[in-house]
Amino acid sequence: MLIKRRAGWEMPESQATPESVFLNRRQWLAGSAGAIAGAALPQAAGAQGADPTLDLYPAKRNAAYTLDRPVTDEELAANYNNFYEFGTSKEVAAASKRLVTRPWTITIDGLVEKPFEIGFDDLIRKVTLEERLYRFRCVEAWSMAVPWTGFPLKELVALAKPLSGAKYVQMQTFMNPKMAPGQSQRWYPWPYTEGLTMAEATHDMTLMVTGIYGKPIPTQHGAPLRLITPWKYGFKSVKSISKISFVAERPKTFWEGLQASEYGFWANVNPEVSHPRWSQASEQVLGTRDRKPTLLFNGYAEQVADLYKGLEKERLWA
Ligand SMILES: Nc1nc2c(c(=O)[nH]1)N[C@H]1C(S)=C(S)[C@@H](COP(=O)(O)O)O[C@H]1N2
Ligand SMILES: [Mo]
Repeated sequence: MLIKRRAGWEMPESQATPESVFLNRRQWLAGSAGAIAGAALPQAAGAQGADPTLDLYPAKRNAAYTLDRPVTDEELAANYNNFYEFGTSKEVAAASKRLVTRPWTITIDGLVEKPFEIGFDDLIRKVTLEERLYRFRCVEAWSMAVPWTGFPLKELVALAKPLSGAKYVQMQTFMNPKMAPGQSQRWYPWPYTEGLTMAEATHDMTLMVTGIYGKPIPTQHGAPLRLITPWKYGFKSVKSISKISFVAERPKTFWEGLQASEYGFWANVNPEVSHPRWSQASEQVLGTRDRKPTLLFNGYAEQVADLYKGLEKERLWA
């Protein structure tokens, strides 16, 4: 059991930037200005037209999830990304705009009662969106704190009706080298693939994310649908999901395919287990000069440690 201790650098939740409050006000202002001028509302989706899910944002914040640090600046988070389909630098936001996110179909297959396809805009109306403030820790030892909007993956698992033989959920990104130039680089094991055990997939904290900062998620963050498991290193959180398969065997992930000795299946955050090439003891908090000590399970041990009881022989830590 982890005892919650408030260190000197921690901030009470009330000091975290209340992004959706700010956003509500901005939307209200934009809305009334539009009404006065008789003009259309500004659209979030830019060149691709109006986002058909705009009415769902901002979603109600789930007060159960609080932070120990301020929310990362939205612009900063939106311009420091990992999305290898669009390049290996952090400056992929502009290139990612090539990703066409409508129409977007998600295939549900494998060990389920009946495989099916569902349009993203249908799926999002079958679930209840909420906002959660989560810490987010990349294996590269930088971190952010992000207001994600989404729904628990377990709601989608329920819709999928997996058979008892399903032991893992495999999630894959789209495959379209014309849209995503990185996918022409044949030495990568495309499409980007990730996976969770059924116990992990149905855990309360495992979020299917559709929005960020109180708005539909932009392409660079993995529109229209991505995974977030905040107690694991960021590479688990596969972006732009187009296929979810229920399988009996542990799926081989993108990063395992690239360098299994450095990036494993479990990838749980542990400050005491170094990456072969660098320490994981601390993290650079983006947008600050702070290096904070990294926490076991990224600070979520109380919620998730039980998932790993009896699995101590596994390589649980990246
Ligand atoms: N499809 C896909 N998903 C991906 C990646 C990627 O390159 N392609 N990078 C991962 C890594 S390493 C991280 S740290 C996070 C970054 O998410 P962000 O850019 O929204 O902060 O996305 C993860 N999901
Ligand atoms: Mo990452």
